[in-house]
Amino acid sequence: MRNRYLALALVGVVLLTACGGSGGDDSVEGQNVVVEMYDNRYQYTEIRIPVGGTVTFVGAGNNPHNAVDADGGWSTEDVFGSLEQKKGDEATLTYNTAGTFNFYCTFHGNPQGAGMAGVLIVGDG
Ligand SMILES: [Cu+2]
Repeated sequence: MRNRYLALALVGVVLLTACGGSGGDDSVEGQNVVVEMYDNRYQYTEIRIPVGGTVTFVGAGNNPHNAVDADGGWSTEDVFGSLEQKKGDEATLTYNTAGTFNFYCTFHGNPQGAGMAGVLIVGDG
């Protein structure tokens, strides 16, 4: 029985390693990306979009969440009108300038990247 559990654990490691080549489960790339905000983490912590692309942050937890640029350039509050997005609340932001933006949730993370935080890379970054 013990060996069987060990075998299952090894299969899990192999599957996780196989996913690593494409950047892992926590990264996403696209023109219009949807990111769910769970309790208390983002669905993706690395987001890549082209210049002119959009990111839709969606509340998907029991706690309220938001996404705020660590440098203060943008926030889900800009379009949603509140920092408290509850389950199902959506905020779509359009990014027309290339850049690399560290973002975080004001309730569960901080601008230094601890806790609920991620990075958005627009265009060449
Ligand atoms: Cu949060």
